[in-house]
Amino acid sequence: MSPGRIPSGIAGPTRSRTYVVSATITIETGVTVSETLANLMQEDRSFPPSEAFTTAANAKPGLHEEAEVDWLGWWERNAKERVTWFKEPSIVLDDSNAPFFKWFSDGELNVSYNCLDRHVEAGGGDKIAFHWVGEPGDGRTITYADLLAEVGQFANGLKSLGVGKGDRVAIYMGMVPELAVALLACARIGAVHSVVFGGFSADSLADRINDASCTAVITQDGAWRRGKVVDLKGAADEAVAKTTSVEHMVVVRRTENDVDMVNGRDIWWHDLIEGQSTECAPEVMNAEDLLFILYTSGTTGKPKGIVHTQGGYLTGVTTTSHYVFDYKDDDIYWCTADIGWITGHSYIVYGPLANHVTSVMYEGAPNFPDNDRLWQVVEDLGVTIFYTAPTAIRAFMKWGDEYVERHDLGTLRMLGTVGEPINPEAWMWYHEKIGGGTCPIVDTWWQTETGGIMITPLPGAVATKPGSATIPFPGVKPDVVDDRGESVPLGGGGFLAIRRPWPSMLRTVYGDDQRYLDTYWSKFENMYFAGDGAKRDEDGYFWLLGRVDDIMLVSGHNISTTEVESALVSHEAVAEAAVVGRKDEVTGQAIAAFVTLIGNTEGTPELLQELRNHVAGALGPIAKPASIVFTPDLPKTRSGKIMRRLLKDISEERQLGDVTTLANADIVADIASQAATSTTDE
Ligand code: 6R9
Repeated sequence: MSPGRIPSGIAGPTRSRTYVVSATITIETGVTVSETLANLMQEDRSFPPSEAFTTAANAKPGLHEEAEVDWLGWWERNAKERVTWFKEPSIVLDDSNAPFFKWFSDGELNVSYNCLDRHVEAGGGDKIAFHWVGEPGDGRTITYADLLAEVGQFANGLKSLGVGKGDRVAIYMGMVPELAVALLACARIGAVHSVVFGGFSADSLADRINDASCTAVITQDGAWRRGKVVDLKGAADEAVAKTTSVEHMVVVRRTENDVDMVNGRDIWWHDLIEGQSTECAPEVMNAEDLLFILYTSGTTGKPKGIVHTQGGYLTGVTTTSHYVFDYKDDDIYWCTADIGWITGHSYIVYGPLANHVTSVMYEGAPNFPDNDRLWQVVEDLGVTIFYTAPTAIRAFMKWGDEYVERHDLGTLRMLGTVGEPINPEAWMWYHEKIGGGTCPIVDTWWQTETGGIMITPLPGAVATKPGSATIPFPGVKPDVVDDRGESVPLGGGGFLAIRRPWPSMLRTVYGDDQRYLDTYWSKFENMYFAGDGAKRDEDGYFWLLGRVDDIMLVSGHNISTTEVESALVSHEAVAEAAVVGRKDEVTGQAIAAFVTLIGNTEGTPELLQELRNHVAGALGPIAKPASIVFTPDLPKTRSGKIMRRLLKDISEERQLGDVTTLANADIVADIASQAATSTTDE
């Protein structure tokens, strides 16, 4: 092992420490312990912004302080400056029926007008909105004027089918330009879109169509994925057969595979828009009318239809986009998420377009035709801002540096991550290999429910630390609290909660106000419960520690999965790691680790012991994994988050839970067979 790979901050037991942060409390497990969440890891590296970046940055010094002085005034000012209203709101926040908060509730606007018309009217129609890159190698360049015309035409097409204000439309597509057009066309006519990720099954689609009684479905013949056609239309047909509300299905032709068109119900996209005017007057919407529903897949139970509305959502995503991504007129921005997730809604469609930015939209897999596809695109299009997920970064690390080194990534000036905690060593790899050691990295914490970014560095204004999402976005007030909802002092860990409403917050769970109250507002009084564990360091920086359901309880200490995983990833041989607490008679729970190695490294018994000792050295003996299983992959949700629940089932030799939401179901059986033979308890 090369010593250079071990972060100085976690080099040995002398630097690890455990804070006992609150009086004796009882957590969910029913076991009495004397802390909310242990803080074992310390990271000392810090990266202040360069002077050049700071001078040109959108975020000027003092922004956070200014927002703190008058947080409602801050949001009001952003709403008025960044959003074009048909009728300006006179009310900022209506909290008379909290936690059913309303924002800008007497304002009127149209979100698609804000994303398109106002830029074209101001003379910006020729600017490129999307460089669309098809997986097979085709592509399209779409200007703001083009997009406005296509949205107008399709909006008129939807209207001709009788779709109007308030109707729910399910969208089940791949990453083609028509997907963005479909969202914006719904927004234009006031229809509520419900995007269902194109990788979900027919049953998932049927559940979501039924939950919101969607009257129309927009889909494709097929989608390209790793050179193969995914039969979206077939799945949509199967889904709609299990529903009663759908009257129309619009089908984009993309892969030209054979599909069955149902007479009277189905229509090709190109036939629908034929002869339609490109002009469609934007519907005047109240700020609190529904804009969209997006289901959180959730690891258990029925998916929740997260409801977002118009004025607050747009204010939130346009403001965060401007400051976090630091857009400049000549930027080429690329968020690699799928529009089927909130990240794509907020930071491919609404936030960037409202800011008149040029974006890249890529249709396919990151490893098609080879592992360097993304870097090829960065080089070809001169991408300047790149926003991706830790799971992707860990895959790049696993594939090896040579794919990155094939390309000139010199145009990049800023990087971002979202979706999971990023292990400090993955952050360092991203910083050095992709960012050339100079690009600021924004590690952005937020959720489908928050609509927009909540905890994040502002590039140019905030020094970053590998693995920390740093500090709250101006005006946002998160806290780390104990089980009683009391703030945990700096240096300690606990539950992440949010103490103030914010404009882009969810308004409810579709059709289920009680579930909204139970899930988010009943754990703590007057605080939003995010479901994540977190700690703050002495500088007040936030470190996200994973979902609280995953926290392990070892010999009376609550240990976060993230810290042990990060300690494993800090070993030079490790690309990715997942840990879970499995039942243990002596310690309550014992730490079971699952590790993916870099490149062709072999998982030997010696390496296994070395990794256990490495973790003990970094975090202290309490965090030493009892067992380690080497695996070529880890079970992930379709949005790339590690599914620890299944690993726990394997570790405790239980019947496996539901695997239908997995992106890579095969790996679970592989891991289970290995786990049976590889216990390393001393
Ligand atoms: C945007 C998105 C939300 C959950 C969230 C948390 C995890 C997201 C993170 C992060 C640590 C970050 N998460 N960003 N954890 N650091 N920067 O991912 O929304 O799919 O609803 O997931 O993702 O656990 O609670 P969503």
